[in-house]
Amino acid sequence: MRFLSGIQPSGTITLGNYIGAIKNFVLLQDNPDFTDFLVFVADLHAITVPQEKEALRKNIKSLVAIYLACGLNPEKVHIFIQSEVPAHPMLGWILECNGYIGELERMTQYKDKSQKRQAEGVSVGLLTYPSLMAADILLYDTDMVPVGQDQKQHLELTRTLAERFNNKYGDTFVVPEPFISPSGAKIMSLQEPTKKMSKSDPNPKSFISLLDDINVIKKKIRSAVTDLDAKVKYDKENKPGISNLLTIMSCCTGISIPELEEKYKDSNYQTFKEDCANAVVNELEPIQKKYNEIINSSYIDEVLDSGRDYANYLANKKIKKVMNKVGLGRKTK
Ligand code: AQP
Repeated sequence: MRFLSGIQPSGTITLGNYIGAIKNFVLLQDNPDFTDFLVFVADLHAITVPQEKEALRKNIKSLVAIYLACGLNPEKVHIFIQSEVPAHPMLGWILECNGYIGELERMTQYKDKSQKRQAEGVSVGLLTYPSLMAADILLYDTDMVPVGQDQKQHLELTRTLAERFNNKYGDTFVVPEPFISPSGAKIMSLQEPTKKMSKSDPNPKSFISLLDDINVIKKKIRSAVTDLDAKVKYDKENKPGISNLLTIMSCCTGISIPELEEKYKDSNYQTFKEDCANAVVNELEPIQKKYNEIINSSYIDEVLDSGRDYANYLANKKIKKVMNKVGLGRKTK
C-alpha cells in the first residue's frame, strides 16, 4: 500500500503541522502495511499566495531538515520537492480540464483564503489548488492519504476527479482512501483558539514554530489566551484555549486528556501552563538539536536527489499513461 503526504513551505513549520502531520508520518513509516511511503515539500502549493524568493528557498530546505530531524528515515521514506517533478503541474492541468469551476468555488478553504485576500487580489492558483492536490495524489496511485479536518473536502474532490476520469477514459487512477491519523488532533491558535494554528498567521504569538527559541516557546504558552473560569477542564465549546493546551500537552507527553484533567484539577492556570510549556520544550528541544546538526550538511541534497529520481520514475510512467488515454502528444509506450 502506498502512502503520500506533503506540507507547504509557506513559513516555518508549526507545532500544529508537527502534531497533525509529521509526528504521525514518523509513526507510520514503521507500519508494515505501507510498502511505499512518499513525503514531499509542496512548494507549488505555497506560491498560491505571494512568497518572497529567498524566504521560499530557505523554507523549502528548512522543511526537509525538519522532516529528517523529526525522525523521517530516508531508508523508508522518499522525500522530494514537488516542483522537481514536472508531472505534478502537468497532471494538475489535465485534471483542471476535467473539473468544474463550481466544484472548486465550493471549497471551504478557497472561500476562507480568498475572502482574506480580497484587498491584495486572489490568484487563480488559489482556486485551482485542489486539482493540483488531486494530481499530487493520483500520480502515484496513492492508496492512503492522511487528512485533517480541513483537507477532507479536497480529498473528496480528488476521489470525484479520479472516478470521473476513470469513467471517461477507462481505468487509470486508484481512488484514494482517507487515512485518519493516529492523533487526528487539530491544534488551534494560541491567541484565537477557535481558529486553527497556521504558519502563515501574521501574529507570531498565535503559533509555536518548531524552530522558536526555547524561551520564546515558553513565553508564547504563558501568554496563550484562556478564560476566567480557572478550571483545567476540556470543553472545546466554552473553554477553547484550555482545551487546546490540554490537547497540546497530551500530544507531547502521551498522557491522555482525562488523566491530565485529573492531575491538574486543583491547579491554577499558571502551574498548568508552565508544565505544558515544559512538555512542548521537551518534545522540541531534541528536534532542534538534530535540525542544527543537519541544516548545513550535504545530507539534505543527497536525500532530495534520491527522492526526486524515485518520484520522477513513478510519475513519468503515470503521466505517459494519462497522455495516451487523453490523446495528448504522440503515442508512447
Ligand atoms: N493547526 C493544525 N493542527 C493540526 N494539523 C495541522 N496541519 C496544519 N495546521 C494544523 C496539518 O499539516 C499538514 C500540512 O499543512 P500545509 O502546510 O500543507 O497546509 P495548511 O493546512 O494550510 O497548514 P498551515 O500551517 O495552516 O499553512 P498556511 O498558513 O500556509 O495555510 C496537513 O496535513 C494539515 O492537516
